[in-house]
Amino acid sequence: MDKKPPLTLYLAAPRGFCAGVDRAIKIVEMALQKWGAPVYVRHEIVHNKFVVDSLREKGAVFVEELDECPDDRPVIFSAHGVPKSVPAEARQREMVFVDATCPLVSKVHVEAERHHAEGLQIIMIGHAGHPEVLGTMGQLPEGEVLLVETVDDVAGLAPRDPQHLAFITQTTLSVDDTAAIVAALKARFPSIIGPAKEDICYATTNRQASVKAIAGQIDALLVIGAPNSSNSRRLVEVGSAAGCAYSQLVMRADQIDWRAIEGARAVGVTAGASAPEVLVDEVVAAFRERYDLTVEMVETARENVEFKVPRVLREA
Ligand code: 10D
Ligand code: SF4
Repeated sequence: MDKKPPLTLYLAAPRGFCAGVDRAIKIVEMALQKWGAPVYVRHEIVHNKFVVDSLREKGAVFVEELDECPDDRPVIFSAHGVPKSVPAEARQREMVFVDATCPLVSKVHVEAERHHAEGLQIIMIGHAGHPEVLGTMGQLPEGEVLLVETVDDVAGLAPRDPQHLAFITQTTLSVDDTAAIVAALKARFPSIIGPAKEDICYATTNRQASVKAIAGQIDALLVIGAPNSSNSRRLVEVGSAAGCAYSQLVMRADQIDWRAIEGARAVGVTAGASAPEVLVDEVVAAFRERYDLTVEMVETARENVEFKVPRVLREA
């Protein structure tokens, strides 16, 4: 048998599940225990097919809109948050619902409402069409939140009153790209108010920092995550921006393009906030099959954030 080639795998830490994802998945599991199947979930609870499929096997039914749910079964709103109209409709239909919106997304909702109450129009930095952006913009009446996705978008903004503006952001953006957009907003609207930096959460920030820490040592980066996962896709971009010639998103081991990393001596692996650790284990095992593997963990932060599930489930 041929000798396996040597390869060092740099495992970034922190990686994988954040506190908001952990809580959202627990909410679905506990709801299934409390109420039995089926429990409806509006939108993928988190953006990961493996997670969604395992919950579906336990009796969760995933839908995109509330009108696909019957009145008499519980429904859970995904971790990304929902526009105000969604709980309003659930209440009107007298449905049992549990909101699994991450508390760090809800914090941005509250911020938006506070600015609005103070008479400010809001500029949101985020990705058009993403459920978190729809949910956050949907906290306020139409026209009260203007969206910008890029530095170039800032020049095209036409706010009601340039003197009375605030900004908020999606929680899963690129830290560096967002800093540039915030700088452009402040340059054009000097009196704009906002958070100290942005609203990007600790998990997004830490995962991007750990990719930057390994980028100089690796020939290729694999990010375990789904194509619709904003925070995972940002990790791929951070890898490329930090100089990784090959930076690729993979849902799981069977998507690795082995030919693309042929000849690599060092590969980095990380996982988005919605990707379970079993998929990281699977990727490491796939490398071990093909290479004489050395695994090095590079930890740039420790996380100890935990969010409680809603009371209705704690009492279960
Ligand atoms: O697309 P995304 O990064 O916002 O969501 P994903 O479900 O991949 O990760 C968890 C992040 C949430 C719920 C938004 F903060
Ligand atoms: Fe919450 Fe951040 Fe996780 Fe999103 S990525 S669920 S904001 S902790």
